[in-house]
Amino acid sequence: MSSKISLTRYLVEKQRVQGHIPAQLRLLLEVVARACKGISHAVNKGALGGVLGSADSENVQGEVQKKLDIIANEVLIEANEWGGHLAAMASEEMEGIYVVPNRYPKGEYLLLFDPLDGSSNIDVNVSIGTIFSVLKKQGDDPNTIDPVNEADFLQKGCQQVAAGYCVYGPQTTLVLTVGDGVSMFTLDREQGSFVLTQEDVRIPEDTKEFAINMSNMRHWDEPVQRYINECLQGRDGERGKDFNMRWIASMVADVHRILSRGGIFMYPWDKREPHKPGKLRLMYEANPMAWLVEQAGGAASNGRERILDIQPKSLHERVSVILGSKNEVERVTRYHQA
Ligand code: P6P
Repeated sequence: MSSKISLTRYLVEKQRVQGHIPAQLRLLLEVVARACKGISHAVNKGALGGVLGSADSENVQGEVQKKLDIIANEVLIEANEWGGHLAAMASEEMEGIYVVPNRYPKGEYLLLFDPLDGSSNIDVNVSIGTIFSVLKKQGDDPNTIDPVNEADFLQKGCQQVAAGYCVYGPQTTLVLTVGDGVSMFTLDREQGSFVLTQEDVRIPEDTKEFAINMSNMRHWDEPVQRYINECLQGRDGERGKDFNMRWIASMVADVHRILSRGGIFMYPWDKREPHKPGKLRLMYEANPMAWLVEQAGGAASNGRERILDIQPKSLHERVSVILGSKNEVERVTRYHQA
């Protein structure tokens, strides 16, 4: 008897045995995982699939879209719209929400995603990933599901009912939380299914590894400059220990490393675009990653408050992100309060 536990069995047991997730949410997560398998297949084709390069279009963020950005977005929309578990979807690649067409039944869940995060790395064969977040449409009369609109999505990250990502790297790995810890599933390409490879992921509270784009150093606020300078001074300075640095410029890959061995990831506010609170998006990048990190014993802050407590004002709003090993994130937050 194989000791391998598939994602399907894991989710069925969460639903049936533990009563932790309803059937509709289990179905939703299985569909998202299946879509990620399809995206992984397209990503792995690379140049052979004619999917590299730009699509000669821009997304709502004004960023040039890669062909795979659009493919991944379409895969997620088409996989999820007919199942009856969703009311609507929101994506980094779409300006407005995507309401499930009337030809399909509607459910009570809202799915948000960055279909292919780190897409600037696609053409140079560096790990990229899909990030997703699941909310529940609030305030519905059990007998009717009211029309869904953008305001239904503007819920704090602490309202999420599921969150995860799929990293397309040397392995394709799905990382998921439904609020009782973090589990990792590796794609078994021979079976075509995700297999449980790690349960109860824990982030060490301390670390010697920081992840930030150092080329922006002169633009950072003073607390971030202080923290990074102390890391650079190493054992000769305030911290009394040497630090290492990593920056993959693919949030999914950097966060996966932090979930796997600890560390602190920072994309803070900087002076280049002072009117923007940060580069990363709150709803479908920071919130899902923040919940995963907290569920694994880490912390996630915008420098001043817990990311999961931030009340969103718009679908694509940005946020400063400091997440990872708890004691390091708390140190940076203290520096912002000094
Ligand atoms: P920079 C990728 O475009 C992304 O949104 C994140 O995945 C990544 O952490 C960050 O931007 C990289 O930004 O400015 O270093 O290229």
